[in-house]
Amino acid sequence: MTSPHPLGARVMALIDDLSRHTDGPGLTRLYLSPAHKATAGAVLGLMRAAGLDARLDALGTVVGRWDSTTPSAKTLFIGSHLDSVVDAGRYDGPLGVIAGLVAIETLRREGAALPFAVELLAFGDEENVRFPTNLSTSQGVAGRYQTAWLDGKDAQGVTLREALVAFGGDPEGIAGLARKPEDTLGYLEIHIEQGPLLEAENLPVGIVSGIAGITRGRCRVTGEAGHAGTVPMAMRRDALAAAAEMIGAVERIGATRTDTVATVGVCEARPGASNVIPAEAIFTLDARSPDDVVRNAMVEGILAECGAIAAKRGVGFTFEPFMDSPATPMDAGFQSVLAEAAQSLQIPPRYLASGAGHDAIAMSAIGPAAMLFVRCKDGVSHNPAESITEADADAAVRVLVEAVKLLGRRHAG
Ligand code: HGY
Ligand code: MN
Ligand code: MN
Repeated sequence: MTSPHPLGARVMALIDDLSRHTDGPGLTRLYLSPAHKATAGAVLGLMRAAGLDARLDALGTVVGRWDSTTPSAKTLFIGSHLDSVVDAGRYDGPLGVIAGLVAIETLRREGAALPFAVELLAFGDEENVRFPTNLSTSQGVAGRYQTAWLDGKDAQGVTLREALVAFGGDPEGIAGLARKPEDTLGYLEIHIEQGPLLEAENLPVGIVSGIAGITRGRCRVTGEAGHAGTVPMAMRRDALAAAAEMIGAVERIGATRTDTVATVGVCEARPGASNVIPAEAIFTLDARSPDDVVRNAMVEGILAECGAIAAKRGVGFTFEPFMDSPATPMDAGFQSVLAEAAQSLQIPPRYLASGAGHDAIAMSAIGPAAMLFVRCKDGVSHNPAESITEADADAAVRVLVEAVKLLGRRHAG
């Protein structure tokens, strides 16, 4: 029996198939991992089967190009990411890649002749979970790759450079990835909302007005190891107990405003034995706001509080930032294209902000960028329970198809 939502059905089936590729636990697909390699290979095959000129670029991004018959045509980029967080949901990232693929398949099947080329991009390092990076693969396309990222190490001490070469990438080829603004028409990305608003308003899709700014870094607390049984409490310099007080401060300060969030997602104690007072505690800080002044003030407040706690407890405290991603408005013109496309399908355009970071931040450096959010169940994401419906996937693909046709009409001749 054919689905009433054939495009959505294809999107869901292809995403289900991709979710076989994981390094565990659950669905875990970190940048340059074996699961990333397998997923990139599968997407490469899908792009080629769709008739795109497809390849893996020097940073592991899967690139599929549909050239235009118009000489010196600009390029419209469509994309999202294949990498995931740990024990992730299956739609965060792959939805944008596969919905983009199905939209391109549909346009080509309909014989669309566009006055611009289209490139489908499947990025590999949007989550920045394995290495201390910031959207490194899309920054490579935007010509803003930071070579220091190559020396960053993962939890096993493997550098990004080593992992990239083992993956089949090419550190020497990174500079050549940069696309020029003058050759770029813009960038469109479909992504799950990762929030509850579209579901609350019973809308299948929404248009992203802007993306929050993000500070991310590593906090290190240094105390003194000691015997858990013999050192009196008042004589300890317990790094983990100090970190616990600091983590409480992160939560308290992050909660003081409705336009800020602050999270500690990772915390480890060293040497990590039950009868040893921790000598060192390392935890991550992720602090966000749609307003960079507010975000920076919050980070300053958090670090000052951590410093005061460290002084009170006689422990050391350092903060090593590795991400300072500015709040990024989406392009008004491209937002209006998505809005007009949605309206042509009788979907009222709903604008909403993104608290999550996306590759669109990087791509906005070379041209107008806009995103279409898709309703997700209970707003849950970064969680295996992440889920969307076939009907909403279908609506998203159809909005994207209409948006590309609209851009085609606007840029014809
Ligand atoms: O963390 C984020 O905002 C995104 O999921 N990378
Ligand atoms: Mn994402
Ligand atoms: Mn994510």
